[in-house]
Amino acid sequence: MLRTTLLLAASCLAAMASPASASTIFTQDFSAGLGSKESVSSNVTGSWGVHSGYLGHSATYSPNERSLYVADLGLQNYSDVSFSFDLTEYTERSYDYVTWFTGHYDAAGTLVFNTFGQIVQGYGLGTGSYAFSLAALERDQLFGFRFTSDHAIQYAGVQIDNLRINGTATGAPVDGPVVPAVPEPATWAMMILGFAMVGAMARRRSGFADRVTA
Ligand SMILES: [Ca+2]
Repeated sequence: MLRTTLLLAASCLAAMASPASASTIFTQDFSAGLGSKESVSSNVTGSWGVHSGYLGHSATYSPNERSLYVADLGLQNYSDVSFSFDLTEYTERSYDYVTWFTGHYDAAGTLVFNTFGQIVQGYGLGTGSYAFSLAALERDQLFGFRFTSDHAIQYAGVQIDNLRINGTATGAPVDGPVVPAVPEPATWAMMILGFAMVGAMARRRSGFADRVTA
């Protein structure tokens, strides 16, 4: 009995002491379209989008195309984040870019990119499986891909598939734009000015009251 109790206590302590292990945050094989936290956009009408089982182009891409895929997963509340995906690339041998990035929204709601990796002038040279640690950028909120073409159309673009993000949760996921909690210097100046005005008005009012009652 005592031995069982000691063993139980020891296993409880071991469970409490062992750090949380990395788990799957997100997977996407594009077989069932986009989830609620994902978005796809393009500055031109082209073939970029989610097709039968992949993200990217189904035909020739458009001139001066800037197409974007974003998954906002609240990654700033994870540690030890890692990231992998498969890329099939048919771009012309010219100034085409496949960029993958982490990012976040600034106080105005604008997406701020932190470029993490990029393939330039591909023509199939970038095709393969990629895996990275995002430890250096783990305070970022989201990740995504951007395809950028030049003015020529010669081939069929890119296909992206089998996204996987692993990490260890350190808090609840954060959705949407993150507004800074600390007031900016200009905000502090406004607040101090406001307090001074309220104080001056209070002093003036009490002086007026004194004169009326005197
Ligand atoms: Ca797929």
